[in-house]
Parts: sequence; structure tokens; C-alpha cells
Amino acid sequence: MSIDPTTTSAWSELTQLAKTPVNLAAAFAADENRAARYTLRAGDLVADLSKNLITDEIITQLLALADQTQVAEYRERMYRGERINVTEDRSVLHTALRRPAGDELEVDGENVVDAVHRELEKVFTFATQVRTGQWRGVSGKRITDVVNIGIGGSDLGPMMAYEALKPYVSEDVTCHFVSNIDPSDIADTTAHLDAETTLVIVASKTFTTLETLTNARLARTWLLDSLRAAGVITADEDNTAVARHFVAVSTALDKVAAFGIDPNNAFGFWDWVGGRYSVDSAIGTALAVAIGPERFREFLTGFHTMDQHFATAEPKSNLPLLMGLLNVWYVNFLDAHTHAILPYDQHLHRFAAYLQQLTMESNGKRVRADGSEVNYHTGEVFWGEPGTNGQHAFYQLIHQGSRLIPCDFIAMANPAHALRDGDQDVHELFLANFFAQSKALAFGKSAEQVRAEGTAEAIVPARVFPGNKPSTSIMAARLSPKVLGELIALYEHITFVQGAVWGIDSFDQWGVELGKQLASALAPAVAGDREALKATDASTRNLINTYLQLRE
Ligand code: G6Q
Repeated sequence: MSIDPTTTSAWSELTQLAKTPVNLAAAFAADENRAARYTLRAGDLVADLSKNLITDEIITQLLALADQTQVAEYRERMYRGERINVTEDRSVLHTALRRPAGDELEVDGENVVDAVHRELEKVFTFATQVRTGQWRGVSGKRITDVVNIGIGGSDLGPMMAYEALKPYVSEDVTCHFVSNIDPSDIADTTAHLDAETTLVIVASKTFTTLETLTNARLARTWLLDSLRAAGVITADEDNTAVARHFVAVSTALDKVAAFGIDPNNAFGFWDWVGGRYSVDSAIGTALAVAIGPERFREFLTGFHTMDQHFATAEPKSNLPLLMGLLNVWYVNFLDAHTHAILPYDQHLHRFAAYLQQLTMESNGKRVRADGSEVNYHTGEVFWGEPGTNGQHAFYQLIHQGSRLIPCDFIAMANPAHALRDGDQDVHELFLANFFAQSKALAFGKSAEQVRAEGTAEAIVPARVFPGNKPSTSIMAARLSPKVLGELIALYEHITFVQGAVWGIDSFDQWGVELGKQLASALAPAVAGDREALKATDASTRNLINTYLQLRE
């Protein structure tokens, strides 16, 4: 039986506490140690939680809520490999992907840590071969471009991490990421590539995903057509060419073989790795090629550092636990609907997109793990853009709109590119914005301050910033592979904590199934089959008819 969190005493206490709003300006005035007291360290990350709408009493009750909903026990069960993904009857072991070699964790009679390291070594050998030019295309040229074809969890992680770790990426190999079944995606990508020097990684856990298999077939056709046109291969050399230019990452090696990829050129992982939790498995092969085995190991160390922190840090100083509980506080007691992710680091420009999947596919559930319906809100909408772009776009609503939007600001002390504009260090200017935004959100600008600037009375209200808007600021020295691993694992565990309190299964994703089924069922109608069109509902029929009229 799942625990209904609303039946706990902590939930009642928090409901009461929410009736007395926290005033940030007053809280800081009353306690000069507030910033220090609420600043935590986890691995290389420093997180300042002091600008959240919290008091010690609220934190005490949030931790009581975690106790009463058995978050720690659930965490232990996950780490041990119990089948906590109940609707798919699977273990949830992304934490095993980053355990050091030599550790032991037995699942179904196998030491999964050994299995993980065996597979990692295969990935690393391959990555080194590509990076050193030992792996050659069918015409003997070295690989200059890698195209990762995958979608969802088989795309967003490696793509986000590739962008984030740009300063560590090899100059000899460029990675590209194709995910959308919109033919523009593969066409635009291959348009600039030379088939003789391109290697395709087909990344699909199930190897059944329509988008990925369609794009993989399109890529194969492009590759073989190009090689033939260049006179590099003859008609009977297709298999040789595919073997030199295609590798796969999957849990379904039989399907890889059926597609025509040599299973020797395939890297495996396991059903206990969820797609959105898989960037640190063989799904990260493109990233391993790009940054190399050493850096990839550092990336894994970062994840493991955060896993250890989550497993062992005292509740009061446990960063993922507290950040997860804060999100519950905002969603369930202060009526927040969304949460903004605002990285002040251009290289994290896909981080919010990545977190959208991690958080919303995980916690967008309305029944608990035992099937009972929730009577409280679950997953909030995560969204964001890198600063300062967001400032010139949507921050208006966060500062002066009517909704409460908790924000996570993320910044690195050291820039990837130390540029100066005359006497000005540009990174300092950039970070001044990072500091200014959380300050403006927390402390606002009063009517008196606006008037003091000589503002006409009629427009004073429009220029007031009410303040008291919550935010967390996370900093690290630089965006190294290790720090990126820590950041990702931090959000994995924040997501876990929220799901645990809510009693939902954060590891299934049944909500994506219906659309997939309907798309396949509607394909004949879209192709103009009158009977299929007649069989569908009136609204969809109307839309498809409009399309058929517009299609040239
Ligand atoms: C992630 C989801 C989903 C999945 C994609 C791709 O947790 O399960 O985003 O990653 O649907 O699936 P395949 O890797 O099986 O192609």
C-alpha cells in the first residue's frame, strides 16, 4: 500500500505553517546567519537555499514529512536494486552505473557493477579507436563526424552533456544528434556530412522506437547512396560499409542484428536503467567519443559523489533531500505550478530541456504506485533558458506576474572562455546578472524606492517589484565533467524525493504510449485511406481532411 502523504501529521503541520507567509526581507533582518545556515555543500556544489520561503520549523516539518512517507527506506530499496518500478516490475539502478569497479551489488544472481564496468570498457575501447583514428571508414578515412540517432532518454542526455562539456570535446570529431522523425532533422544533419568520414550510433534501449528506426534507415540509405555515388563501394559491399559506419547501443542485441548492425559493434545496458536515467550508461557513447574515457570517468565520479552524499548526508544537510522537499513545499502548500531552471552558463543551454524529461516524465503521474488516485498535486512543470537570455524574455512574469515560480539559478565561478571587453571581465559582468536576479526576486523594489527615482505617481504600481520570490542558487568552480555529473545526479535525486513523498512510480512512463499507438493507427488515414478516415473521430477527421487539402 502506498502512503497517502496527506494523512501524515507533518502534512497537517505544514498546512498550518503555510498560513503564515514567510517574509524574506524580515527573515534576513532577523537572522544575520541565515545565508550561512542555509548554504549547503554536496561534492563540488555549493547551494544557497536561504532565499527560499522557509523557516527552521518548516524545514523540520518537511523532514518529518520525508520520515513519515519513508523516503529514506525507499532510497535504500532503490540503491539495493529492489523492484521499486512496480508497474514495469523493474529495479531502478542508475546509481549502479557509476559505482567504482570492485564494488558488489548482486541483482538476479549477477554482480551488476562488474557487468557495468565490462560494458564501459567496451565503450571506452571503441571511443579510443575513433578518437585515435584507428577506427576507419570503409574507404580507409578516419572518422570526423559522429551522428547519434536516438530520442527521449536516448538523445537528451548525451546531447545536453555534449553541449555542456564543449571545452573538453575533441577537435577531431564533431557529434551531431538526430532525434525528431520530422525528415528535416536527418536531412539537415546529413546535408553537411561526408559519408566516408561519418559514423552513426543508433541509440535505442528497446530498438523498436519508430522515430529512431526510421531515422536509422534513412541514415543507412544516405550512407550507402553516398558511398556508391562516390564510387567507394560496389552493390555487394553494403554490409561491409554498414559494419564500418554503424554501431548500436541497446538492451535488445537480437534486434540490433536484425537491423543489420554487427552485434560485435553494439554496446549493451540493462532494463534496470530507465531511458531518462541512462546518459551515464552506454547511451553516452557519443559523449565518450567526444570527451574521451578519462573525462567520462570523471563524469561518472561526479554522479557517484552525489549518490554517496544523498545516501549518507544527514537529512538537515542533504541537498537532494532538501531541494526535493522544497519543491513539495511549493507545489503542495504554496500552490506553485511551475519551476524555472536558470543556468548562468551558456554551455548548459540544453539543461532545462534535459530536466523537462527527467522531472516531468518521472513525476507527471496521478495515481500512486498501488494504483490509488492522488488527491494532491504531483509533478510541476519544469522549464527555463540560460541567463541572460531569459532575463530579456520571460523574467518579467517571474518578477511581477501573479504566480509563484520557484527558481534554481546555476552558475560557475570560472568561465570556459575568459574574455575581456576593454577593462571589463565579461564573466564578471555575466555573474553580476546572476547575483542581481535572485536579489531582485527576493527583495524587490518598494513604492518608496520607485518614487525616490522621480517616477510619476500613476505608474508607480507598475514599477514596483513585490519581492519575496523564492530561489535557490547553485555554484561550482567550473563546469567540469565531474561537476556536470554531480548536477545531473542532484536533479535525479530531487526528482526521486518528490516522487517518494507523493507515493508515485517515478520510473514508468505510460503516458507516452497512447500517442504512439494512435500515430501508428492514424498513419493510413493520413496517407488518404478513406475507410480509415471514416473510422476516426469527427475532430481528428476534420484535421486530417484539412491537411489533405493543403498537401501539394
Ligand atoms: C525515458 C523514456 C523515453 C525513451 C525513448 C526512447 O525514460 O523511456 O524517453 O528513452 O522513448 O526509447 P528507446 O531508447 O527504447 O528508443
